[in-house]
Amino acid sequence: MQKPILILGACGQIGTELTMELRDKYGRESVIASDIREGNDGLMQSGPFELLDATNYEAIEDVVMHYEIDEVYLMAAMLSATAEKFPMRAWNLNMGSLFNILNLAREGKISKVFWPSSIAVFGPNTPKNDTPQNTIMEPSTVYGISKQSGERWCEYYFKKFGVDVRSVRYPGLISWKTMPGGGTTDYAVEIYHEALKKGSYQSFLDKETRLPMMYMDDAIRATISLMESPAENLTIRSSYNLGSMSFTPNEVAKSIQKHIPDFTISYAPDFRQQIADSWPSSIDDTAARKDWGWQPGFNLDQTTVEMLENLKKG
Ligand code: AKB
Repeated sequence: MQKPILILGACGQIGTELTMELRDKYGRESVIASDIREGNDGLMQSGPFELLDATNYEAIEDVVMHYEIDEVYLMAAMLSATAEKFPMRAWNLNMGSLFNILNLAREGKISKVFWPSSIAVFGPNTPKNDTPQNTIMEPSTVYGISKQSGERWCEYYFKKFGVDVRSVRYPGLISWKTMPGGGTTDYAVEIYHEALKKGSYQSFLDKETRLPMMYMDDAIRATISLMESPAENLTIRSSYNLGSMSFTPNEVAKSIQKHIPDFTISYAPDFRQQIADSWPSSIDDTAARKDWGWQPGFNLDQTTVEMLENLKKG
């Protein structure tokens, strides 16, 4: 039987879908959702929920002890665009929550940790195409600096204290169930909503800005598959590169036009353009494929079909 799992940040874009998938897989009572605020009805009604601040060590420890939690997925974070506006809050949340969980694991109170990193760990001096697992990083955003530091700490806790921590560098994630919040890749979700609502979209990134992206089903599958892999197969304890598709706003618009021929897109780049320009265009994920069998399932056109069909129903 699956030992209890705690998800911190369960009401966010990834947390919501991850919670539902883990509950389907392991049973609703085995997966404790938590967040600083309540989530959508589907999530709230699907199993146990605790209001929890990921920066409050004692509160998390209480919940861990109460439910006899074995694994923690730490999905609470401030994303790239918001973090530029609130640097210290972003640092305190992104790093404070990670230390809380790593320390719980170090003290033997939990046995396995998932922590998400991001393509934001890379910076303007990183090779842009097929960005390798190990390369120049030098992130230039608050969020990226916090993620790169987090990766170093994960590896340190693994090597020094034997903490079983696992991580992937998520690209931009696209889903129809939950909206993203405060990221630079959010345009790739908004565009589908606006295409159906208004038939047009004004992109805050320029026409030819190519970024790595992934459909949420793939991201959830990758996350669970990494967590289920035998520890001895894993050669990377900082964070795995994770690739799927890469596209520009212009290419998403063309993909949408195959279904909504009148759809139009215009461009008004804002401060997020500079963040996007510092990130890779595509990712080399050979290590993830080799170590735990990663294979993406959705390309851009398949994502467009899923997004438009499901948003239309909603
Ligand atoms: C963001 O845009 O900040 C996130 C990310 C790529 O980590 N979606």
